[in-house]
Amino acid sequence: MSRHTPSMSVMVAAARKAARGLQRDFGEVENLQVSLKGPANFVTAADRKAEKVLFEELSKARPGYGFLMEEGGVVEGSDKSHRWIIDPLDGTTNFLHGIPMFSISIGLERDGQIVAGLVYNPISDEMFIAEKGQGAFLNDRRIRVAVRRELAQSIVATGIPHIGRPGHKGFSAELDLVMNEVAGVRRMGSAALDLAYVAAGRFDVYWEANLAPWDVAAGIILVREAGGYVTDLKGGDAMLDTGGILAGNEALHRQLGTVLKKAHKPA
Ligand code: 2AM
Ligand code: CA
Repeated sequence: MSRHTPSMSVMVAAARKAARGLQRDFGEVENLQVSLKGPANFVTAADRKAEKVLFEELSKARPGYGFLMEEGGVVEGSDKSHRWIIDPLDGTTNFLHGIPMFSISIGLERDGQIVAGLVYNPISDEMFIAEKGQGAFLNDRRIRVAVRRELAQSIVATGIPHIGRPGHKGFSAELDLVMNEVAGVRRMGSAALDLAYVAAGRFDVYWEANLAPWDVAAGIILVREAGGYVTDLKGGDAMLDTGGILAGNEALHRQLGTVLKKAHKPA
């Protein structure tokens, strides 16, 4: 069993409340597929509603904490040392297409350090949580990163740069090398869940570029508390600033890092 702090209880309660709206709205998405424009607007509304619930619940429980949110941006708090980093709906494209692979992600930062993270998939009802020094949990059961040490036996998760965004060429070069070294590549479409799956040992290792802080803040502490390594794509600690992320156990983190580096060397 996990013993959480009161702050984690607040996060769990807020996520469950926001999830109820997302569950309802996800059920509606299929009815809206007939109109091409319909679902996109509907999903944006679902996303905003979920964020509003999270904002209200967390503000009520912890007045003064600041916020960094995907939709609402920065909200300065009177308490300068605490900040929530929130993605109310990570995996928007999946949600829009009726694919039940999306999540609510909440990170808590204290004095610039992430001290708690929650990633919740409202459809599978899987709640991933971690607090600094307390380990990582999935629905109250302790989770750990995978023990596999050979890339050739590993499932590697990634994300493909989005349409209209830079990095397609570099990503192709990376994938070209990676797919020759591993047992399989997965692209699920929710960075927060990808990291949660690494923490749970489902994915052995994961890399992606150009992510936003709210995509990864909670997932980073999940992986670390599950015994894994997380760095940016250069091996540094600037995940939130660069948007690049490489996560897995120590051996696979190192090995995948080496493969990725090769992809960017001139031939
Ligand atoms: P989203 O579903 O909240 O948009 C998929 O590879 C991941 O990339 C998802 O976590 C997705 O989050 C995120 N993503 C999509 N567009 C993005 C953008 N413009 N900037 C940063 N992350 C993005
Ligand atoms: Ca996101």
